[in-house]
Amino acid sequence: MSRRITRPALVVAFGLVAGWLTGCGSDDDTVGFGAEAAWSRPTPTGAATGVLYLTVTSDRSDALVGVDVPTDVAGRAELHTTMAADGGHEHHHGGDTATTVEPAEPAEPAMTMAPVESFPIAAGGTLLFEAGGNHVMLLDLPDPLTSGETYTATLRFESGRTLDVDVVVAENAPD
Ligand SMILES: [Cu+2]
Repeated sequence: MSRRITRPALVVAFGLVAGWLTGCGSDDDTVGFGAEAAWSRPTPTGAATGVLYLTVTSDRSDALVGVDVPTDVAGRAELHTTMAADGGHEHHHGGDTATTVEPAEPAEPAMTMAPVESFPIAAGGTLLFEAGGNHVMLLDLPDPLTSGETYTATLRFESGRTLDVDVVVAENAPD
C-alpha cells in the first residue's frame, strides 16, 4: 500500500532537487531561451476564439512578434494585451427615469483587449501570458479545443529565432 504513495513522492522530490541543482549550479544567473507552462482553455462548441497562455524566457534582448499554430487548431493567432476599458461609454437601456444611479458598489473596471504587434523581452527576462493579462488569442477555430488535446505552437521573435512549444488544452494552468 505505502509503496504506491512513496514512489511518486520520490519522483517528485527528485524533480525538485534536480530543478534546484540546475537552477543554482550554473556559473551565473543565465536565463535560457525557452517557453514553459503553455496551455489553452477548452472552448465551447461553436466558439470562434480561444486563448493560449505561457511563460517565455530569453537569454538576450529580443521581442516576441508572432505565434503560429496549426490550422486545424486556429486560423490564426494574435498577441493580445488586456487593459481596463475606458469607462465613458456606459449604456443605459430603457430606464423609466433619467436619474443618474450611483453604482451600489465600486464596479470592477470592465476589461478590454487589444492586439499588440510585439512584446519586448529583456535579456534574462520573462514574458508572462496569463488569464486576465497578456495572452495569445486564437482566432477562427475550426473545431472546439478539448481537454487533453495537445498541439505545437511556434513562437516567432524579432531576432529571427523561433521556438516550438508544446501546448496542452486544460481547464487550469499546469502546475
Ligand atoms: Cu484577446
